[in-house]
Amino acid sequence: MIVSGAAWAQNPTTPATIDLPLPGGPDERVITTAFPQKGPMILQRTRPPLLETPFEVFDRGVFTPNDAFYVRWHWAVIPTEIDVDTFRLSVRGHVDKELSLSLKEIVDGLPRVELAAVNQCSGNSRGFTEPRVAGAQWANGAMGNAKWMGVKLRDLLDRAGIKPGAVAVRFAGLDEPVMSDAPKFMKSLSLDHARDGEVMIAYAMNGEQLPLLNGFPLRLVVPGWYSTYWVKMLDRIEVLSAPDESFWTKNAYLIPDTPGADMKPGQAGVAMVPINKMVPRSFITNLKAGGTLKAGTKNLVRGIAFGGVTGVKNVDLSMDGGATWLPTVLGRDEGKYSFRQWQAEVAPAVGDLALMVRCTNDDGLAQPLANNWNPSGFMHNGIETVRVKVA
Ligand SMILES: Nc1nc2c(c(=O)[nH]1)N[C@H]1C(S)=C(S)[C@@H](COP(=O)(O)O)O[C@H]1N2
Ligand SMILES: [Mo]
Repeated sequence: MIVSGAAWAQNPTTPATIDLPLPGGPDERVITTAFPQKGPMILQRTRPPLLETPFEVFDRGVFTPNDAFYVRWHWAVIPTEIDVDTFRLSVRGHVDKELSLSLKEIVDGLPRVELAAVNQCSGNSRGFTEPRVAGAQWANGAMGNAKWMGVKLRDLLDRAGIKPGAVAVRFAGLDEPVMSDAPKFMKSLSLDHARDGEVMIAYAMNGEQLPLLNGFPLRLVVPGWYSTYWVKMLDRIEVLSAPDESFWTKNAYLIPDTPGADMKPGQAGVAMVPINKMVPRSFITNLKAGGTLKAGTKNLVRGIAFGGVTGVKNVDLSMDGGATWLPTVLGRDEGKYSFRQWQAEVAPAVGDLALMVRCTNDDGLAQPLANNWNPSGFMHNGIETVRVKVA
């Protein structure tokens, strides 16, 4: 079996556009259907591919279909063809026995696990950051939820045998920088995190093989952590006996070491740490800004929420600017790392209405009223407001 198809669009000039108003613009984006295994996606960049999920997809269910799942790569040299018969995943470094495993050995040789988890880019919603920051101007669609199937990273590491003195595990995939002196994309986790029994090497997503652009044939899944750690097209695992000093772990993806990763623009002397656990978020999915509700009757409002590194405890709705909050009814629990649907019935009076939605997670952490600011636009999770008319 060979999966092939250009990793970037052959014909990126599609006429369709979508409204995506962001504080600093643009207000319109191209919708592309030119990428392999993908339906209509919001085009952020062609090469490397950055594709955003159109937001209405999130109203259809808690699992994001593979053909609508967002895509983000750092470097443009991405294989367009992978021969699953010759593909090998290597485990090397500070181990007793180096491994080089075929896909068959991984799929048939290790216990299978399945887990629902949200994959969210650190910079999801960056486009709403004010003042504006550099980077892909994502709206809210650089996230998705899937049922991942694969093997535990711990089982694989145990098979190789970790030598005493190991401290971290580094991951890299088949993609390469365009310029050979640029740093290859690699990320690491502490040894304890890598061995927690939840981090997994996934070979399937929502019951199908991974789409090429989402990391076929193998990707790391790091439940509850931002997706920068979820290395795609994973083909090498290296156990390290010293902390990882390489660029993508040490110098990139850093956040202020402050509550909510918040700081002031231009503030000096802020200690920075690698981004890590996700924080709670919630969205209204069945109403758009400028939409209408009916007066004198009950209206259904629904959406999705996730707790970040733990489950959703509750989702509340406010119709008075956050002065009072009404509980909503949560949908089926697909596991603590998954999206959770919520819904409520509201009967507001005629006029302008601002609906606010707030998720509190099982650790008691609630979304803040104000959005954070940091130079990379990471960890955006302020309470969302949707303004509608009641008539
Ligand atoms: N090999 C590889 N894995 C990678 C990346 C990359 O550039 N190369 N980008 C990471 C980042 S920053 C994100 S947000 C996610 C995106 O996952 P997706 O494209 O499946 O949605 O992949 C992660 N894994
Ligand atoms: Mo990302």
